[in-house]
Amino acid sequence: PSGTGRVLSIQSHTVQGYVGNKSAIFPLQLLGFDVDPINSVQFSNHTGYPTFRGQVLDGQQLWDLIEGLEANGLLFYTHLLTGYIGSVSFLNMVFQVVDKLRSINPDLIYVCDPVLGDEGKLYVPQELVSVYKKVVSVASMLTPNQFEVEQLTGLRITSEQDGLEACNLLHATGPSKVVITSLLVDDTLLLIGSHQKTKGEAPKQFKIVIPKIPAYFTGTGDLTTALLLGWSNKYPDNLERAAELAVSSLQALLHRTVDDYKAAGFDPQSSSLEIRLIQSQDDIRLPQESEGVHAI
Ligand code: ATP
Ligand code: PLP
Ligand code: PXL
Repeated sequence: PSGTGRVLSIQSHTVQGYVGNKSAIFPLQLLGFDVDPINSVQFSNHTGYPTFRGQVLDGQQLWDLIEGLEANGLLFYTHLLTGYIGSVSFLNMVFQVVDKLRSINPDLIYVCDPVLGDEGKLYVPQELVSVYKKVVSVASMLTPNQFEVEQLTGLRITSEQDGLEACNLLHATGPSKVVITSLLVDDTLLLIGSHQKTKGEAPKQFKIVIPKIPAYFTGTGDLTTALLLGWSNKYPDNLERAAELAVSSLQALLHRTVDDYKAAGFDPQSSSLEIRLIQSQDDIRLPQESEGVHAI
Protein backbone atom coordinates (compact mmCIF):
# COMPACT_ATOMS: atom_id res chain seq x y z
CA PRO A 1 0.00 0.00 0.00
CA SER A 2 1.11 3.55 -0.63
CA GLY A 3 1.75 6.04 2.16
CA THR A 4 -1.65 7.66 1.91
CA GLY A 5 -5.25 6.74 1.47
CA ARG A 6 -8.86 7.76 1.69
CA VAL A 7 -10.51 7.25 5.08
CA LEU A 8 -14.22 7.10 5.86
CA SER A 9 -14.39 8.12 9.52
CA ILE A 10 -17.67 7.46 11.36
CA GLN A 11 -17.41 9.17 14.76
CA SER A 12 -18.82 11.91 16.98
CA HIS A 13 -18.64 15.59 16.14
CA THR A 14 -18.50 18.16 18.89
CA VAL A 15 -18.86 21.88 18.14
CA GLN A 16 -16.34 22.71 20.86
CA GLY A 17 -13.37 20.59 21.77
CA TYR A 18 -11.56 17.58 20.36
CA VAL A 19 -13.11 14.12 20.66
CA GLY A 20 -14.26 11.66 18.00
CA ASN A 21 -13.98 13.02 14.47
CA LYS A 22 -12.70 16.34 15.82
CA SER A 23 -9.63 14.58 17.22
CA ALA A 24 -9.14 12.17 14.28
CA ILE A 25 -9.67 14.19 11.08
CA PHE A 26 -6.96 16.82 11.48
CA PRO A 27 -4.13 14.41 12.41
CA LEU A 28 -5.02 12.06 9.55
CA GLN A 29 -5.01 15.00 7.15
CA LEU A 30 -1.61 16.05 8.50
CA LEU A 31 -0.36 12.52 7.77
CA GLY A 32 -1.51 12.90 4.18
CA PHE A 33 -4.89 11.18 4.11
CA ASP A 34 -8.10 12.34 2.52
CA VAL A 35 -10.70 12.04 5.27
CA ASP A 36 -14.44 11.88 4.69
CA PRO A 37 -16.23 12.27 8.03
CA ILE A 38 -19.69 10.99 8.88
CA ASN A 39 -20.79 12.53 12.16
CA SER A 40 -22.59 9.88 14.23
CA VAL A 41 -23.69 12.62 16.60
CA GLN A 42 -23.39 16.39 16.61
CA PHE A 43 -23.14 17.62 20.19
CA SER A 44 -22.30 21.04 21.60
CA ASN A 45 -19.39 19.51 23.58
CA HIS A 46 -18.30 16.13 24.91
CA THR A 47 -20.49 14.36 27.44
CA GLY A 48 -18.07 14.86 30.33
CA TYR A 49 -19.28 18.47 30.75
CA PRO A 50 -22.17 19.23 33.13
CA THR A 51 -24.54 19.33 30.15
CA PHE A 52 -24.64 18.85 26.40
CA ARG A 53 -27.16 19.38 23.60
CA GLY A 54 -27.44 18.15 20.04
CA GLN A 55 -28.53 15.49 17.58
CA VAL A 56 -27.93 11.78 17.09
CA LEU A 57 -27.74 10.13 13.65
CA ASP A 58 -29.66 6.85 13.44
CA GLY A 59 -28.73 3.74 11.46
CA GLN A 60 -31.13 4.54 8.62
CA GLN A 61 -29.67 8.04 8.24
CA LEU A 62 -26.18 6.53 8.10
CA TRP A 63 -27.27 4.14 5.35
CA ASP A 64 -28.88 7.05 3.45
CA LEU A 65 -25.49 8.81 3.29
CA ILE A 66 -23.81 5.60 2.12
CA GLU A 67 -26.43 5.22 -0.64
CA GLY A 68 -25.91 8.81 -1.71
CA LEU A 69 -22.18 8.17 -2.09
CA GLU A 70 -22.77 4.88 -3.88
CA ALA A 71 -25.19 6.45 -6.38
CA ASN A 72 -22.34 8.70 -7.52
CA GLY A 73 -19.64 6.04 -7.52
CA LEU A 74 -17.96 7.64 -4.50
CA LEU A 75 -17.66 4.64 -2.19
CA PHE A 76 -14.03 3.68 -2.83
CA TYR A 77 -12.18 3.86 0.48
CA THR A 78 -8.83 2.43 1.56
CA HIS A 79 -9.81 2.66 5.26
CA LEU A 80 -12.87 2.72 7.46
CA LEU A 81 -12.41 4.13 10.97
CA THR A 82 -15.04 3.89 13.69
CA GLY A 83 -15.05 5.05 17.30
CA TYR A 84 -17.73 5.68 19.89
CA ILE A 85 -21.11 4.30 18.76
CA GLY A 86 -24.09 4.71 21.07
CA SER A 87 -26.75 2.28 19.83
CA VAL A 88 -27.24 -1.30 18.66
CA SER A 89 -29.07 -0.22 15.49
CA PHE A 90 -26.23 2.13 14.48
CA LEU A 91 -23.55 -0.48 15.15
CA ASN A 92 -25.47 -3.09 13.12
CA MET A 93 -25.55 -0.63 10.26
CA VAL A 94 -21.77 -0.10 10.55
CA PHE A 95 -21.42 -3.86 10.08
CA GLN A 96 -23.34 -3.53 6.80
CA VAL A 97 -21.20 -0.56 5.78
CA VAL A 98 -18.06 -2.71 6.12
CA ASP A 99 -19.61 -5.27 3.81
CA LYS A 100 -20.64 -2.65 1.26
CA LEU A 101 -17.20 -0.97 1.26
CA ARG A 102 -15.45 -4.34 0.84
CA SER A 103 -17.69 -5.15 -2.13
CA ILE A 104 -16.08 -2.12 -3.80
CA ASN A 105 -12.57 -2.45 -2.34
CA PRO A 106 -11.86 -5.99 -1.07
CA ASP A 107 -8.61 -4.69 0.47
CA LEU A 108 -10.41 -2.14 2.68
CA ILE A 109 -8.71 -1.85 6.07
CA TYR A 110 -11.24 -1.50 8.88
CA VAL A 111 -9.79 0.10 12.01
CA CYS A 112 -12.21 -0.37 14.91
CA ASP A 113 -11.96 1.27 18.32
CA PRO A 114 -14.54 -0.79 20.24
CA VAL A 115 -15.52 1.98 22.64
CA LEU A 116 -17.41 0.41 25.54
CA GLY A 117 -16.09 2.07 28.67
CA ASP A 118 -13.14 2.52 30.97
CA GLU A 119 -12.04 1.97 34.56
CA GLY A 120 -14.59 -0.77 35.16
CA LYS A 121 -17.58 1.18 33.84
CA LEU A 122 -19.58 0.82 30.61
CA TYR A 123 -20.59 4.07 28.91
CA VAL A 124 -22.68 2.35 26.27
CA PRO A 125 -25.71 0.05 26.63
CA GLN A 126 -24.77 -3.50 27.72
CA GLU A 127 -26.36 -4.98 24.55
CA LEU A 128 -23.65 -3.34 22.45
CA VAL A 129 -21.01 -5.76 23.76
CA SER A 130 -22.38 -8.77 21.87
CA VAL A 131 -22.86 -6.74 18.68
CA TYR A 132 -19.22 -5.63 18.92
CA LYS A 133 -18.12 -9.27 19.03
CA LYS A 134 -19.65 -9.63 15.56
CA VAL A 135 -18.14 -6.36 14.33
CA VAL A 136 -14.69 -7.34 15.65
CA SER A 137 -14.77 -10.38 13.36
CA VAL A 138 -14.57 -8.08 10.30
CA ALA A 139 -12.01 -5.61 11.72
CA SER A 140 -8.43 -5.43 10.42
CA MET A 141 -7.06 -3.52 13.42
CA LEU A 142 -8.64 -3.30 16.87
CA THR A 143 -7.69 -0.70 19.52
CA PRO A 144 -9.43 -1.56 22.79
CA ASN A 145 -8.39 -0.41 26.26
CA GLN A 146 -8.00 -2.80 29.20
CA PHE A 147 -11.69 -2.75 30.14
CA GLU A 148 -12.81 -3.23 26.55
CA VAL A 149 -10.54 -6.25 26.08
CA GLU A 150 -12.07 -7.77 29.19
CA GLN A 151 -15.59 -7.18 27.86
CA LEU A 152 -14.78 -8.64 24.44
CA THR A 153 -12.83 -11.70 25.58
CA GLY A 154 -14.35 -12.43 28.99
CA LEU A 155 -10.80 -12.58 30.42
CA ARG A 156 -9.63 -10.59 33.44
CA ILE A 157 -6.58 -8.58 32.37
CA THR A 158 -4.28 -7.76 35.27
CA SER A 159 -0.85 -8.41 33.80
CA GLU A 160 1.12 -7.96 30.62
CA GLN A 161 0.86 -11.72 30.05
CA ASP A 162 -2.96 -11.59 30.34
CA GLY A 163 -2.96 -8.80 27.76
CA LEU A 164 -0.84 -10.78 25.31
CA GLU A 165 -3.08 -13.83 25.70
CA ALA A 166 -6.18 -11.72 25.12
CA CYS A 167 -4.58 -10.46 21.88
CA ASN A 168 -4.17 -14.10 20.77
CA LEU A 169 -7.86 -14.72 21.39
CA LEU A 170 -8.82 -11.60 19.46
CA HIS A 171 -6.62 -12.57 16.48
CA ALA A 172 -8.44 -15.90 16.34
CA THR A 173 -11.75 -14.03 15.95
CA GLY A 174 -10.58 -11.68 13.16
CA PRO A 175 -8.21 -8.70 13.41
CA SER A 176 -4.58 -9.26 12.41
CA LYS A 177 -3.49 -6.17 14.40
CA VAL A 178 -4.53 -5.58 18.00
CA VAL A 179 -3.32 -2.69 20.13
CA ILE A 180 -4.38 -2.49 23.77
CA THR A 181 -4.01 1.27 24.05
CA SER A 182 -3.84 1.45 27.82
CA LEU A 183 -3.30 -1.19 30.46
CA LEU A 184 -2.42 -0.31 34.02
CA VAL A 185 -0.22 -2.88 35.75
CA ASP A 186 1.26 -2.05 39.20
CA ASP A 187 0.91 1.69 38.56
CA THR A 188 2.71 1.38 35.21
CA LEU A 189 0.85 2.40 32.06
CA LEU A 190 1.43 0.00 29.15
CA LEU A 191 0.46 -0.16 25.52
CA ILE A 192 0.48 -3.70 24.15
CA GLY A 193 0.68 -4.48 20.45
CA SER A 194 0.23 -7.73 18.59
CA HIS A 195 0.52 -8.36 14.86
CA GLN A 196 -0.42 -11.74 13.44
CA LYS A 197 1.18 -11.57 10.01
CA THR A 198 -0.08 -15.02 8.95
CA LYS A 199 -3.39 -16.50 10.07
CA GLY A 200 -2.85 -19.34 12.55
CA GLU A 201 0.79 -18.41 13.26
CA ALA A 202 2.21 -16.85 16.40
CA PRO A 203 1.82 -13.05 16.39
CA LYS A 204 4.70 -10.61 16.85
CA GLN A 205 4.06 -8.95 20.20
CA PHE A 206 5.53 -5.99 22.07
CA LYS A 207 4.82 -3.46 24.77
CA ILE A 208 5.58 0.20 25.27
CA VAL A 209 5.89 1.62 28.77
CA ILE A 210 4.07 4.95 28.59
CA PRO A 211 5.41 7.72 30.85
CA LYS A 212 2.31 8.59 32.85
CA ILE A 213 1.27 12.23 33.01
CA PRO A 214 -0.67 13.20 36.16
CA ALA A 215 -3.82 14.56 34.49
CA TYR A 216 -6.97 13.26 32.83
CA PHE A 217 -7.70 13.92 29.16
CA THR A 218 -10.67 13.40 26.87
CA GLY A 219 -10.28 12.48 23.23
CA THR A 220 -6.86 10.85 23.58
CA GLY A 221 -8.25 7.38 22.82
CA ASP A 222 -9.71 8.65 19.54
CA LEU A 223 -6.49 10.43 18.65
CA THR A 224 -4.47 7.31 19.45
CA THR A 225 -6.52 5.16 17.08
CA ALA A 226 -6.25 7.74 14.29
CA LEU A 227 -2.45 7.93 14.72
CA LEU A 228 -2.16 4.13 14.74
CA LEU A 229 -4.15 3.98 11.51
CA GLY A 230 -1.94 6.63 9.94
CA TRP A 231 1.44 5.24 10.98
CA SER A 232 0.60 1.59 10.42
CA ASN A 233 -0.34 2.46 6.86
CA LYS A 234 3.15 3.91 6.38
CA TYR A 235 4.75 0.93 8.17
CA PRO A 236 2.36 -1.94 7.37
CA ASP A 237 4.84 -4.60 8.55
CA ASN A 238 6.07 -2.76 11.61
CA LEU A 239 3.36 -2.21 14.21
CA GLU A 240 6.04 -1.48 16.87
CA ARG A 241 7.31 1.47 14.87
CA ALA A 242 3.76 2.72 14.23
CA ALA A 243 2.94 2.52 17.94
CA GLU A 244 6.20 4.25 18.99
CA LEU A 245 5.45 7.13 16.65
CA ALA A 246 1.85 7.41 17.89
CA VAL A 247 2.89 7.38 21.55
CA SER A 248 5.68 9.92 20.89
CA SER A 249 3.21 12.35 19.32
CA LEU A 250 0.81 11.85 22.21
CA GLN A 251 3.50 12.48 24.82
CA ALA A 252 4.43 15.78 23.23
CA LEU A 253 0.81 16.84 22.83
CA LEU A 254 -0.14 15.91 26.38
CA HIS A 255 2.84 17.77 27.86
CA ARG A 256 1.93 20.83 25.80
CA THR A 257 -1.67 20.56 27.00
CA VAL A 258 -0.67 20.40 30.68
CA ASP A 259 1.85 23.24 30.28
CA ASP A 260 -0.77 25.47 28.62
CA TYR A 261 -3.29 24.90 31.39
CA LYS A 262 -0.60 25.63 34.02
CA ALA A 263 0.49 28.80 32.21
CA ALA A 264 -3.13 29.97 32.32
CA GLY A 265 -3.13 29.49 36.10
CA PHE A 266 -5.30 26.37 35.95
CA ASP A 267 -4.68 23.25 38.04
CA PRO A 268 -4.35 20.45 35.43
CA GLN A 269 -5.48 17.84 37.96
CA SER A 270 -8.78 19.54 38.77
CA SER A 271 -10.77 18.33 35.73
CA SER A 272 -10.55 16.62 32.35
CA LEU A 273 -8.39 18.60 29.94
CA GLU A 274 -9.14 19.52 26.31
CA ILE A 275 -6.17 18.45 24.21
CA ARG A 276 -4.07 21.07 22.37
CA LEU A 277 -4.44 19.37 19.01
CA ILE A 278 -3.92 22.22 16.56
CA GLN A 279 -0.97 23.62 18.54
CA SER A 280 0.69 20.17 18.33
CA GLN A 281 0.63 19.80 14.57
CA ASP A 282 4.43 19.62 14.25
CA ASP A 283 4.51 16.80 16.82
CA ILE A 284 1.94 14.92 14.75
CA ARG A 285 3.60 15.42 11.38
CA LEU A 286 7.14 14.74 12.59
CA PRO A 287 7.13 13.02 15.97
CA GLN A 288 10.42 13.39 17.87
CA GLU A 289 11.10 10.11 19.53
CA SER A 290 10.59 10.92 23.17
CA GLU A 291 12.97 9.67 25.82
CA GLY A 292 11.84 6.31 27.13
CA VAL A 293 9.30 5.50 24.42
CA HIS A 294 10.46 2.21 22.86
CA ALA A 295 8.74 -0.98 21.95
CA ILE A 296 10.18 -3.95 23.87
P1 ATP B 1 -10.46 4.03 24.07
O1 ATP B 1 -11.39 4.36 25.21
O2 ATP B 1 -10.61 4.96 22.93
O3 ATP B 1 -10.49 2.61 23.63
P2 ATP B 1 -8.24 4.41 25.94
O4 ATP B 1 -9.19 4.31 27.08
O5 ATP B 1 -7.03 3.54 25.96
O6 ATP B 1 -8.94 4.24 24.53
P3 ATP B 1 -6.87 6.73 26.84
O7 ATP B 1 -6.94 6.20 28.22
O8 ATP B 1 -7.27 8.10 26.57
O9 ATP B 1 -7.75 5.89 25.85
O10 ATP B 1 -5.38 6.45 26.33
C1 ATP B 1 -4.98 6.49 25.00
C2 ATP B 1 -3.52 6.91 24.90
O11 ATP B 1 -3.41 8.26 25.31
C3 ATP B 1 -2.54 6.12 25.74
O12 ATP B 1 -1.99 5.06 24.98
C4 ATP B 1 -1.47 7.16 26.07
O13 ATP B 1 -0.51 7.20 25.03
C5 ATP B 1 -2.23 8.46 26.06
N1 ATP B 1 -2.60 8.92 27.40
C6 ATP B 1 -3.85 9.19 27.85
N2 ATP B 1 -3.82 9.64 29.11
C7 ATP B 1 -2.52 9.66 29.49
C8 ATP B 1 -1.82 10.05 30.69
N3 ATP B 1 -2.46 10.51 31.76
N4 ATP B 1 -0.48 9.95 30.69
C9 ATP B 1 0.19 9.51 29.62
N5 ATP B 1 -0.41 9.14 28.48
C10 ATP B 1 -1.74 9.21 28.39
N1 PLP C 1 -16.56 9.25 28.50
C1 PLP C 1 -17.67 9.14 27.73
C2 PLP C 1 -19.02 9.46 28.31
C3 PLP C 1 -17.57 8.74 26.40
O1 PLP C 1 -18.67 8.64 25.65
C4 PLP C 1 -16.31 8.47 25.88
C5 PLP C 1 -16.31 8.07 24.50
O2 PLP C 1 -15.50 7.57 23.88
C6 PLP C 1 -15.18 8.57 26.69
C7 PLP C 1 -15.35 8.97 27.99
C8 PLP C 1 -13.82 8.12 26.21
O3 PLP C 1 -12.86 9.01 25.95
P1 PLP C 1 -11.43 8.45 25.43
O4 PLP C 1 -11.61 8.03 24.00
O5 PLP C 1 -10.49 9.58 25.61
O6 PLP C 1 -11.04 7.24 26.26
O1 PXL D 1 -14.14 9.29 22.82
C1 PXL D 1 -14.55 10.38 23.40
C2 PXL D 1 -15.93 10.82 23.11
C3 PXL D 1 -16.54 10.63 21.86
N1 PXL D 1 -17.77 11.09 21.60
C4 PXL D 1 -18.48 11.77 22.52
C5 PXL D 1 -17.92 11.99 23.78
C6 PXL D 1 -16.62 11.50 24.08
C7 PXL D 1 -16.03 11.68 25.40
O2 PXL D 1 -16.58 12.19 26.31
O3 PXL D 1 -18.63 12.65 24.70
C8 PXL D 1 -19.83 12.28 22.17
